[in-house]
Order: sequence, then structure tokens, then C-alpha cells
Amino acid sequence: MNRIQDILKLNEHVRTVAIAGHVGPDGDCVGTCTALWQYLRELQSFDRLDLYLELPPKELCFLQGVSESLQEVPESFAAGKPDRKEGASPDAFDGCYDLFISCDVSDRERIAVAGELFDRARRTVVIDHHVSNLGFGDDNYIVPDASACAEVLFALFDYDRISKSIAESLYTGIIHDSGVFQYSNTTPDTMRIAARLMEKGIGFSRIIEDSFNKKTFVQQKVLGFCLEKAELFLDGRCICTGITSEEMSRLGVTKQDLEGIVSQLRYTEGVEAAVFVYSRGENLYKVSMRSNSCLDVSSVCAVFGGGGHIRAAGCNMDGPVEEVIRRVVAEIEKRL
Ligand SMILES: [Mn+2]
Repeated sequence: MNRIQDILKLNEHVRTVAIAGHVGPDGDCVGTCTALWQYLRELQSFDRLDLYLELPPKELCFLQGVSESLQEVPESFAAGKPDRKEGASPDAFDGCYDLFISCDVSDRERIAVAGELFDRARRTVVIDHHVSNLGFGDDNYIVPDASACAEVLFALFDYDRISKSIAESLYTGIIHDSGVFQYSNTTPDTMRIAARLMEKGIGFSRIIEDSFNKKTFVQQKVLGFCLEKAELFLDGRCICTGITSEEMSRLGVTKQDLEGIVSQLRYTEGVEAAVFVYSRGENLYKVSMRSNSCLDVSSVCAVFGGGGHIRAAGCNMDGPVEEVIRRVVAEIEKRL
């Protein structure tokens, strides 16, 4: 028996399985969910093996499993659904999975699409690498030292059962969460795992180029716009910028076009903390934070009800942008 089977406690009574990632799926989320889905599909047969994913950005749609994933819970699974329709099979599936697995999800509220199904599942398993994860499943397998959840899964998989397309999913997860092996979460193990995945014959440079580096014209424009608006605080140790919903619609950008802006801010000389604020709706803003060497941004975000990693975290706050930045900078100042 391999380790993933141990952790999932797979046996003949586990007939229905759901896998889900987090809201706003990134490379690690889509990589791990599709890797686990492919792995389990090859491992044994289930009555149902369903993958729930918010529609990922198009550069991640090449991963195998994305096109089979569900973007919403089927209506017939709805909780409290009155008696089954006449003529329906008496054992028609009711949405109560034997096993529900979340990958790369730091807390229950962040499960995308299928959160209600998590609550109704007979058993839940959480596989993750977020430091802030308190373990919200019946069984929790959390490795905070791993650069990506994909690293965690790799260690649980039987190497011989990792196909080329599973390797592509895992590799995508690692390069996205480690910034192609440059963030401080990258370890010798990260490199060793990447090497083992390369041995599966994956198109690693194409994956980096197409899923990580490539930007659309509008993404380049909005990056320039936000850099132009950026301001320094705390004697140049903190850089902040933001974009309102009016500016977003004027430039024709969606939230997926804003990926990578906060990382670019972080590269500013002399800066320890980078803060990027963007509109998520009426007076509601998403705050993304990065730090370079000493600040724990997950603790800053926790003050505002968010979380994440030491060097990368986020939270939601009420606007306006200037006020959000003022409050965040005040909190960062206490820690610098
Ligand atoms: Mn991750």
C-alpha cells in the first residue's frame, strides 16, 4: 500500500470521492487537484471521482483533468433536496461523498465550488502546505515546509505511478508556488522533486514559458499602470499600489489579469514589504502582500481576517483604496 492510500484510508467502502481546490485557483491549486484526480483514476475504480474547480486562468487549462472538472455542484446534489424525482433510481447519488479531499486549501471557507459538499461528506481529508492551516478536515496532512502542495503530493505518490501528465501537473504546481525556484520557500527537496518530474519527459521549459512567464498585452498594460501609481512608505521599506473597479473596467482587466503585480513590486530596491490592493466589488478590496526577508505578512493579514504564508499572504478589506493602504501600512510599521 502506498502512502496516499494510507492517508485517504482507501478501501472497498470508499466508492464516491470528490476533490476540490481553493477560490481563485492558481498553478499549485490546479496542479495538485488535477494530479490527484489523475492518480486516483488510475489507481482504482470508484462509482464517482469528481473534481471541483473554479474555472482556472486559461494558461492552466492545458493540464489534464481541467476539462473534466465541475465548475458547479450538480443541482440534484443540493442539500435538503426533497424526495427524489419520480422514476429516479432509488440509489441515485445524493451528493454525500464517502471521501472529500481538499488540496492547497488553507481553510474551510476557501474551498471553491463544493464547500457545502465538504460539510456533508462522510469523511474529509485536507492535504496542504499553508502555515496558517489549522487542520479543518477529519484527517489532515499538512507540510508547511513544502514550497508547494504539489511537493506534498509527490512525496505521497508512488513514483512509478506518476504518468507524464501527472508530472506536468505537479511540476506546474511547484514552479508557480516557488516562482520558478526563486522564492525563499524553495528547498533542495524542491529541486530534487523537480528533477524527478523532469525525468518523466515533461516539456518543462514550455510549461514555464506558457503558464508562468507569458502575459497578455492587457496584463502588461495593467502592470505598467499599477507600477506608475505605486508609492513608497516607511522610509522606502514598504511599497503599495492599488486599482479601483472603475480603473479596472476602463483598462478592461479582470482579477486574473492582476496576477504577478505584487511580485513585481517586491523587486523594488530597499523594499521589505509589497502591498497590492484591487477591487473585488462594491467597497470590497482584496489585499495581496509579499515580503522579502524578515516580515511575516501572514501575521499582518491575520489581523484583517486573512492568512497565507510568511512571505506571501492576503486578506479582504473594506475600501476605499487609500484607507486600506493606510491601515495595512500601520500594521506593517508595528512589525518592521
Ligand atoms: Mn500552494
